[in-house]
Amino acid sequence: MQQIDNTSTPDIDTEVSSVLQHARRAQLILVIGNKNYSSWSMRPWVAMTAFDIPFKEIRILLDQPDTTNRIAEYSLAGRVPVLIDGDLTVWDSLAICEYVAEQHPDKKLWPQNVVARARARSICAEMHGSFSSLRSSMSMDIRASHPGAGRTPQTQGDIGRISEIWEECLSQYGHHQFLFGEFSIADAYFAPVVMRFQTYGVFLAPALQAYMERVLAHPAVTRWVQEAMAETEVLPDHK
Ligand SMILES: N[C@@H](CCC(=O)N[C@@H](CS)C(=O)NCC(=O)O)C(=O)O
Repeated sequence: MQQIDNTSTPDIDTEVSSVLQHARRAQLILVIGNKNYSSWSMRPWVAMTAFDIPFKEIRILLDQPDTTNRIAEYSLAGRVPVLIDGDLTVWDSLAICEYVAEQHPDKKLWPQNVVARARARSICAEMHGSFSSLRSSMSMDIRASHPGAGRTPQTQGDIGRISEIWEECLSQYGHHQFLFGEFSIADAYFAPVVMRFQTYGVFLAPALQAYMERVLAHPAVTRWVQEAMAETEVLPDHK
């Protein structure tokens, strides 16, 4: 009697599913704006680059006659960044960071400790929803240098709150490295703030200044900055 070996099916399934998963992951596309100006694009780009998550980049120039239509090809929300993973579209910088962190739990994009992770998510949410004065008076413009500009009482308040967040995280969790020790989404989230502080000559306490230097020296941030420097478009302010 012929024996049917059905033990191989799960192996084939596993192999096929891992190949499919790989192929799917290889197709990640991140749609971003100009590197010099698009602070929201910088966050997931830096996080994905820092954690070696491969993606193809599509750059859409902001403030052009066709910008709205070009973004609409990827997302009806009308904003970059947008992540495309096969049939799935994820828009909004924080949702993208959460999605890639979930897809790559082994890479530890968030701090591993539950309390630190809750804290990291809180400060990212605060960055995402607040600091409107800083965003409008000190818009990201990596190539520019405007020391002393943009100092309104409201931006001073924002700078004070950001200093407080960094100080607390670095002393409680960071041990003089990144906000939660190892580089995490939280550092990627505040990287555009570091760029603004550099452009507008904001000087903080030595420990915070040293943190900014470490962020600026991180290979993912350095790469973004080099590519921003190589861009030639000049745009009005962006938030
Ligand atoms: N909350 C959104 C904000 C995204 C956003 O405002 N992006 C700007 C560029 S930095 C944009 O797409 N603007 C559209 C335009 O200028 O036409 C996020 O976190 O992704």
